[in-house]
Amino acid sequence: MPGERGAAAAWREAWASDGPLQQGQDGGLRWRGDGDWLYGLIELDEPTPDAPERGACLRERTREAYLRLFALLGARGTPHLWRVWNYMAGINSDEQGLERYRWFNLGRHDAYQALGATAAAQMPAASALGWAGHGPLSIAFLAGRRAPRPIENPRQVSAFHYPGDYGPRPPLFARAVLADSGAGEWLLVSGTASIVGHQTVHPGDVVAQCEETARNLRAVLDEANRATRTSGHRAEALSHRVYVRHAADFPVVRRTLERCLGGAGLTLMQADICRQDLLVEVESLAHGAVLR
Ligand code: 3EB
Repeated sequence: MPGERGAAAAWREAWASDGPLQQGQDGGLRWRGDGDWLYGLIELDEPTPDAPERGACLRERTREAYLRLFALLGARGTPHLWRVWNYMAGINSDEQGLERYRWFNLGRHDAYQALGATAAAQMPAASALGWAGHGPLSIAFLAGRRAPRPIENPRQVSAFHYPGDYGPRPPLFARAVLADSGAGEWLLVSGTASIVGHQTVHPGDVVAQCEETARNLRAVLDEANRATRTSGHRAEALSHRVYVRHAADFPVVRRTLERCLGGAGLTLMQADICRQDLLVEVESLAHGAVLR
């Protein structure tokens, strides 16, 4: 995804571990882990844009991806999904009368249904974004030996309880999770946007969407800090990845979020957001020492 310095400026994500690592790869799925936690990526090709039944196919690929990643996590002894990044082409495009994001939600729901009640009771933090042009369905994930503790946002209806207005099956994710890393505690906040209750607020107003998003982030942070085993995750210590629908909005989004979030680490990139009327989405994380 292109960032503020353009598509050519490479951008990387790295997760570090002290322990000896194991790794593997199998048909579009690659992973590394140290026994306490595991980071992986599954990429599945989609049919060409003119192929028929492309929506139904995205649903099936999504189901397959989630079932394969859960099978891997079970086999590796890190069965608990903490955080997922769902990326796909044309997330807002219509296929067979349904938006592709909604086909994706059907497939994710199918997988959870197949896995049964235990999986369904435990939502990971997540983001779901679209990239311009072609590209595979790409799902990155972080999982651990220990169950994460889910956090919801009192200002928002939980995504898994969204009404049918947003698709035939709801998105399955928690607003954030707290996860025990062994060396400390992660706060992993899901993609957070200008949604109050279940409705998008401030359509067309990117500044107001940034401000509302910051209020939601602080509300999630407050909830997380009631449950944390650290001395508290501080807003200023969070790192944020910011998805911006229109690259022309990079300067105004940076200015507004620096004002609202205290000039913390912001990485901006262009992406399509999973509701047509959302212009910006922010995901955040922090790590803290656990109190003894
Ligand atoms: C929202 O709050 C905005 O489908 O996994 C944010 C984070 C959003 C994750 C997902 C969707 C997802 O509903 C969209």
